Amino acid sequence: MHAPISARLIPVAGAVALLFVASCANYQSNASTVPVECTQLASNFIASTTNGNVRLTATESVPAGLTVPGMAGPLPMPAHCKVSGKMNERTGADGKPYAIGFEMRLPVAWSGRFLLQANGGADGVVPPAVGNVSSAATTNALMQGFAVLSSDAGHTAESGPVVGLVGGNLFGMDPQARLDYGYQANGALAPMAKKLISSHYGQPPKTSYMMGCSNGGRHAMVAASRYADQFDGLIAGNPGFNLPKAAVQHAWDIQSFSAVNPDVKAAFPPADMKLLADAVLDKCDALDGLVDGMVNNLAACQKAFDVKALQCTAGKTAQCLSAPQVIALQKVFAGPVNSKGEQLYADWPWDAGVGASQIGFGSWRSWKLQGPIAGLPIIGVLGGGSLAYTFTTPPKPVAGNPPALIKSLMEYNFDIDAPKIFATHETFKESSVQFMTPPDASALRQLQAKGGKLMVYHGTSDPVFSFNDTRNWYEALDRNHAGKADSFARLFPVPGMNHCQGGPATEQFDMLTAMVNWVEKGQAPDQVIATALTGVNPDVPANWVSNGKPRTRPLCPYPKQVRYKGSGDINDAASFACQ
Ligand SMILES: [Ca+2]
Repeated sequence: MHAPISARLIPVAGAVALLFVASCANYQSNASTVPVECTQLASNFIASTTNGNVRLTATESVPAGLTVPGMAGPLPMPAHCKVSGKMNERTGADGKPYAIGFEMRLPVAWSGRFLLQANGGADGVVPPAVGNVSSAATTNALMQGFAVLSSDAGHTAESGPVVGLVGGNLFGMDPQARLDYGYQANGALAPMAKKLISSHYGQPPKTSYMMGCSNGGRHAMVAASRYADQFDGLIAGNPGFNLPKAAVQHAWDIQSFSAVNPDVKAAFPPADMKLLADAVLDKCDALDGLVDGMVNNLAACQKAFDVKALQCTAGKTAQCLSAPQVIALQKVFAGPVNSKGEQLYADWPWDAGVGASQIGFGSWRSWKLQGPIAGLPIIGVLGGGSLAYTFTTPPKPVAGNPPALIKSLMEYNFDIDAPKIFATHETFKESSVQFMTPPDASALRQLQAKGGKLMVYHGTSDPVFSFNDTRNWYEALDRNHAGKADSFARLFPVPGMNHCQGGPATEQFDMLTAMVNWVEKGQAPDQVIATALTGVNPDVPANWVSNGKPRTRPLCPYPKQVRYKGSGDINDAASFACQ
């Protein structure tokens, strides 16, 4: 399928270039070149950059009208040039072939912006480079005219019956693949992508962004620390910036819940988790001034709620939790500790989203109690593969079948095994905490100095990465920046939201447009309007709708909280303010 892309490309790029010259005095210092049409890129693009060798493996002019999956249904793609390629092809220490695989989608109607789409999980695949805002149902970056890059972060996930459920983690046997996953792939990709943009459009990007959720949020926070020179704005959703420590929590969770019942989904049936969530709401919903099924004063809630009050005084009934259940919840929410009582990750907030019953890849129940994968009690068990291969130094192979993964987590020792996330080795010279965690995460002086911006959002009922850990990070950042971190970095808690989506929450919002307005117009995001996916997300109560329109709410930059103005529709964001 070959649309007349090149015929339309040159006038558009020319118009964009003229606009930039008119609006940005420094822009002419960036040498412009003759645009190279899509299908000629492979033979014209320079084969190496200062950051490594590049090979473009395919180019394709994609006409408008095709769709990609979005949060709540397919989204249309505009006409664009799709480029696939590999960087730094090599043979790993484990004898396997490695490369940083990537694709770029370069829209014909280019806005002059670049987005590095940071992906989730253990990476290892190249999802379509459309810039999915994980929490926006009706838009993506490609639709907004961004040139978007997506990558596998330096390794290919292996699949098949032999490698089983650890196929995505085997790259941890190769030290360079660990470093690429941690940070070096993005460090190589960003400048390469800018050169590719320059080659195609004849102009480099005017502004550059990065966005992702989960491990993708971690990528964005790592880049805010390591590669601030490459980006003007970064969006980190539910960031796993302490991912090795959060993986230790998986072992802690399954050991804690298994003490109630080895079948953890039976340890806490959905009705008991609803009982817990209802009890949280009973104590906390009104603390923010409005009974609306949302806990906006999370700090007050932690003081008001005591899970022990739910403990049965006699036998277990539908109205109370057994003593072992209460102990398990106390342990899980307090976070992992070693035998000296030293905290190994973070504690977790009590919040209304812990009762979300949806079985999917984002939900509290799926990560902690009942997963969607046959044979695995919870998705968190997959963290056993990450812990063993990628976060433990040296790596400690584990078989990729559910019983082996469960056994590895059940036998995980918090005195002996947990310190190995900090360990180095003659072959593996950086510990997983070093290569996964942003250096000096709470002192982002280079980002601040260049005028860069960081927006972080985090569901307060995230079962994978603790909101409290992110809140603690932001408070430290604010201290280190003299109480003025909000001049360049803002944290938006999303009440009730689970892991990047889901839960009884207003979970869809467009942080990317808010970020562009901050970077390019100087409009700091004092609030971001979020909308509930009423009728799509089963955890959203049916009454979160007025006149056929789903509930909307402002998300507020921490420590501000959303407050009801005292009158007006409680399902309309206009009735609320950030205070
Ligand atoms: Ca409330």
